[in-house]
Parts: sequence; C-alpha cells; structure tokens
Amino acid sequence: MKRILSMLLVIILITAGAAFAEPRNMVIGTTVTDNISEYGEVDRFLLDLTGDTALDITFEFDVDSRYIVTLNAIANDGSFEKIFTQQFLFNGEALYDTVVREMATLRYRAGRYCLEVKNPEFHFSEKPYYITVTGAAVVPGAMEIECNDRPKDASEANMGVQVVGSLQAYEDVDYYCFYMPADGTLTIETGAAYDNELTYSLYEVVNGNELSRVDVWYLDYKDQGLGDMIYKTADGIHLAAGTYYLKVECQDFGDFTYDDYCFRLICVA
Ligand SMILES: [Ca+2]
Ligand SMILES: [Ca+2]
Repeated sequence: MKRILSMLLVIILITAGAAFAEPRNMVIGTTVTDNISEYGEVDRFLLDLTGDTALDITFEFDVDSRYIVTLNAIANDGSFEKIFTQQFLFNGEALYDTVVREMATLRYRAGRYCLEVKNPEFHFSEKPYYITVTGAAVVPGAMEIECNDRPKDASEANMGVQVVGSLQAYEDVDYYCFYMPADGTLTIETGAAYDNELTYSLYEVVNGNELSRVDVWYLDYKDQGLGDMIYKTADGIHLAAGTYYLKVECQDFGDFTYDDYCFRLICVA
C-alpha cells in the first residue's frame, strides 16, 4: 500500500511538473520539441532578440491535435503583453501523420519574448510538436517593425524603397511614417498575395501632434496574378512637403492572409 501511495505521489509530481514547467530557452536557427500531454498544460519558450529581427516560425504538429500558439513581449517588470496568436488545426486528408504550417513573418524590435503553446480544448495528444525559428536582421525603412499598431510606434518608410510587412492577425494594424521631400503627387504602388482585401489610409499631421485623414484606398487583390504577388496602384494624390503617416490594415469583414504585403511610395514633384 505504501509503495502504491508513493508511486501515486511520484505520478502527481510528474504531471504537476509538466503543467507548470519552467520556460525553456529557444535559440534562433534551432528546433524545439515538446508535447501537451494533459489538459491545461502550457509550454513556454523564451526568445531573446538582440536586434530588430524578422522571425520565421514553422510549427509542425500531429494531424489529430490542435494548438494555440501565442507570442508575448516581456516587459521590464516581467509582465507579458500578448502580441500575436495563431490557432493550428488540420481538417483535411493527410499524407503524413504530421503537418507543417508557417506563421506570418514577424518583424519585431529587439527584446525578450515568450512563445506559449497550449491546447484549445481536449484535442491534445501526447505526440510531439516541433517549432523551428529562423531570423534575419530587419532592414530599417524597408520593413515594418512591430509593434507598430499606434502612430507613435510607426515603422519608418523611405520614399522610393519597397517596404514589406505582414498582417499577423485580422486585427493587426501597421502604421508607417514617411517624409514627402517636396510638394508633388504621391503614388503608392502596393502588392499583396491573392485574396487579400487591404485598406490604406493616409494621414497628415495637424496642430502639431494630431493626425487627420487625407485619403483612403480600399484595395482588393482578388485578380489572378502571374507571380506570388498581385499589384495595385493607389490613385495619386497631391501633397505638400512634410511628414505623413500611412496605415495598412485588413478591410472591415475583408479577407487577409498571413503572407507579406508590400508598398512603394513614389513622389513626383
Ligand atoms: Ca504587421
Ligand atoms: Ca502592427
């Protein structure tokens, strides 16, 4: 009896340890593997970005399992700020036992992050999942840097340079700040993957620090294109020299994909 009790205690300690496991470190360029073996279990992986980084994350999981993957920024006081969540499930006919999904490319500021993996319901299996993270330096002025959801955190866009970003969630909003070097006509060449419906809003700065919307373009990318990107050009608009903000987001009730979008600002004096 004593032996059974002590075995029971060991089992309880092991399962409790699994549910509240210490976060593990995740290194760019490597793969981590773990599993969700019980209801309520959350796996945490810490990621240190020493510079602004474009992260590509692939998630390989068992076709019968479901997962919710969340990326949190860790503040100086240790608190978590959720910046991204994606659900992974597979509903099709599978050739293999596992399926590989790529998340949106996440371009983030240097800092500490925590990737959390959990199960949304009772669809867990003890089979392993694999997360692979690769990273490259963000090119300022040519890529978005999250979190750019507010004008004060806007990413920089340079005239004539193609800027690449992505909507990592339906609610994602990306602000860019740019400078119009002279009075002239601004044209915005845009590109996105098939099926996206994006809104581009242009703001000028008034009264020193308020934004006032100057124009808005509703662009859909439902035409079949030749390559991966479908290109649309927003109608030109005459602007005075100065600082402007551009907001990119999904249209209300519109479609979006996790693929990159891009745009290029062209000023003709
Ligand atoms: Ca974004
Ligand atoms: Ca954003």
